[in-house]
Amino acid sequence: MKFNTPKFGPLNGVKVVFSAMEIAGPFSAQMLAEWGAEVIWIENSKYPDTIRVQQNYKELSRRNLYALSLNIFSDEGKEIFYKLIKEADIFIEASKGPAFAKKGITDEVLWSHNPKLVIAHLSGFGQVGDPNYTSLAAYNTIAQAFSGYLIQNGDTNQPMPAFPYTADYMCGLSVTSSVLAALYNAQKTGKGESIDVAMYEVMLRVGQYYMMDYLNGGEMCPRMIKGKDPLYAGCGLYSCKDGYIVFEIVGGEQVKKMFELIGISSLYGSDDVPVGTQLISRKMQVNDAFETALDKFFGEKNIDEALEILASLNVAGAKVLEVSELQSNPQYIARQSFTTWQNNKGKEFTGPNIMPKFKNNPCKIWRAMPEYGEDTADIMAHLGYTQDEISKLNEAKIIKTRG
Ligand code: CCQ
Repeated sequence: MKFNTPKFGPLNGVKVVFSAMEIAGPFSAQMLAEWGAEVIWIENSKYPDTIRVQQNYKELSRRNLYALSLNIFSDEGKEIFYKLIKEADIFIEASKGPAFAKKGITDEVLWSHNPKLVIAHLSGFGQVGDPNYTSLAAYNTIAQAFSGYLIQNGDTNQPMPAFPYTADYMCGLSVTSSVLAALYNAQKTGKGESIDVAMYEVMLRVGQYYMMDYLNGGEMCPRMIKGKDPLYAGCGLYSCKDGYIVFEIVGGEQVKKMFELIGISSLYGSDDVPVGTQLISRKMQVNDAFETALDKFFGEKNIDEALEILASLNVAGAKVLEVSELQSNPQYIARQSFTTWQNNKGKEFTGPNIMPKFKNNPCKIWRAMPEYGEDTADIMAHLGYTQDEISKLNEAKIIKTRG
C-alpha cells in the first residue's frame, strides 16, 4: 500500500482502524491520527458517513485519515476486515450496542486474529445490560438525556442540552484515553483489551458535581440562573455596559476584597460571612445582597475596566468572546490556536489547530479529509488483493473504490 504516513507525534508507529460515524467515535480516532497514528476510517460500502453532508466541519474532523469503504459484515468483507485487524493496534467501533458481536465479530474472534488488539466499543447504552436498552441507537442528546446531564443544564425555566454536541466530544475523549491506557497494558503483557464505553455512563460521570449531593443527602441543585452558578454566588455570567463577562470569586482574599470593592464590607465578618469565607454559597443570607451589588457594580463598567479590576483582585475573569473575535485575539495568534490547510481540491480551510501541543514530539496536519473510498484500492492492494480481485469486490459492492 502506498501508506506514506509521515513519522511524527507521540503515536508514531501506532495503527488504528475505526468504524464509526458522525462525531463521537471519529473524534477519538482522528485525535490519535493528529498525534501521529496511522488511522483507517471504515465507511459502509453502501453509503458514506453522514458527516460528509456537513460542508466545513467534515474537513476538520477527518484530517490525517485514510478512507476505506467496506461491507464489513459480508463474508468477503469479514475476511478483508480480519486482514486489516491483524496489523492494527487499536480498533474503535461505534454502533448500536453489541452490533459487531451479533453479526459474528466478537472480541474473541478479533483476538484470534490479533491477540494484542485493543478494541473499543462505543455505544449509547453499552455492550451488556438490560436488552431493552443495549441495542438502542443514540446520539449526543440521547446520552445527555439518559444520564441526568441534560436535566441539570439550561436555565431555571427549562432544561437544555449542552451545545454543540458536548456528549459526543466527552465520549470521544473517553475512548481516546481508554484505548491508550489499554495499549500501554497490551504492549506490556501481550494481551489485548475490550473496552465498553457507554455514552450515558460517560455523561453520568461528567454530570456528578451536584448529583453527589442528591445521591448522598437527597438534595438536588437547581439549574443555572441567567448563566450564574446555581450554588455559588459571584460565579458565572455578568453584564457590563458593552457586553458579557464571566468571573469566579473563589478564595478568602478574593471574597474579602470584592466585598470592599462593591461597597458591602459591612456584611463581611458576620456569622453569615465569617472572616476567611472562600466561596459565597447561595444558602448564605448575603446571597441576594452580594449578587445585587455585583450586578450593579459591573453593570456600570465597560468590559476592559471590569477585567482590569478583577485582575487587580486576583479574581479570574474573561470577556465572553464572540466567535468573530477569536482569530484576532493575541493569545490565539501567539499560540497558533487556529491553522489553515487545504482540502483535496485545493480549497483552503481554517479551523482549530491540533491540541494539545507536544513539546518533544510535535504533531501535524499532513493530509486532508479523504474522499469516500479514496484509499480503498491502495489498502486492498496492501492486504494482498490483486487488481482483478479488487475490481470484482468493487462490482459486488463488498468494497467501494473511489469514483
Ligand atoms: O451524536 C452524534 C452526532 C450528533 C450530531 N447531529 C445532531 C448533527 C446528528 O450529535 S455522534 C454519536 C453517534 N452515536 C454513536 O456513535 C453511538 C453508537 N452508535 C449508534 O447508536 C448508531 O450507530 C447510530 C450512530 C445511531 C447510527 O445508527 P444507524 O442509523 O442505524 O446506522 P449504523 O448503526 O451506522 O448502521 C446501520 C446498519 C447497522 O446494521 P443493523 O441495521 O443490522 O443494525 C450496522 O451494523 C451496519 O449498517 N453497518 C455496516 C457497516 N457499518 C455499519 C459497514 N461498514 N459494513 C456493513 N454494515
